[in-house]
This record gives sequence, C-alpha cells and structure tokens, in this order.
Amino acid sequence: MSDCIFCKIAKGEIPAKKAYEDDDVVVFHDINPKADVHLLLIPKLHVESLAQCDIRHQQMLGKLLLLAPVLAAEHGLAQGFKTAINTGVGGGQEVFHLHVHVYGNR
Ligand code: DGP
Repeated sequence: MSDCIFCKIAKGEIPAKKAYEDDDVVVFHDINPKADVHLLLIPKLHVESLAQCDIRHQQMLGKLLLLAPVLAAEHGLAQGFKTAINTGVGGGQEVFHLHVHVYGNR
C-alpha cells in the first residue's frame, strides 16, 4: 500500500534500524521503545491486521512467531520477553500493517 509507513520501511523508503530481513519479513526497532529492546516484526506483504488474516497467511504468521524468540535471544533477552499483536482500533493498533511487538529488558 503506497501510504503505509511500514510498507515504506520494508522497501527502505523510510529509514529504520533494521534487525533482520529476508524475502518475507522485516524486523526493526520501534521508534518509541517500551523496554531496553523493542522490536517490530512485520511481513513484507501488506496485511492490515490479524483480523484480515486467513489460511493463506498461515506460513507467514508462523514465520513471524518463530522469529520472535530467535531475535529476542540475539538482542540479549535471555530472561524472556513479551509479545503483542494489537488488532484494530479497539485493540490499540495505531499502524495498520500487521506487526508483532517483541520487547523486554536485558
Ligand atoms: P501499534 O499500536 O501496535 O500499532 O504500534 C505501532 C508501533 O509502531 C508503535 O509502538 C510505534 C511504532 N512506529 C510508528 N511509526 C514508526 C516509524 O516510523 N518507525 C518505527 N521504527 N516505529 C514506528
């Protein structure tokens, strides 16, 4: 989507501190961290939120979730970490491109 800020980050059109990237996924540091480490894991594919996902997104969702502990460990969150997927206005979602928050203190 042309006006989506996370699509622009995924394409490198807006700078972000990237922590991981492959063909399907980009991970970058949240601009407004809630903890020592606060990562956002997004699919490159524009999907508005978890509520718009269906069986076609199963592999992508699995990939995002399996990346969470890997990235958390790489960023020193040896004691554990929190994950959140805010969904919709009522769920506190502010950026309407699916993302998984992974955050914690070292
Ligand atoms: P949510 O409420 O789940 O939609 O959280 C969106 C998060 O995205 C919020 O913690 C701040 C972060 N964010 C918003 N705009 C930018 C940006 O331009 N760059 C980065 N790195 N993070 C952003």
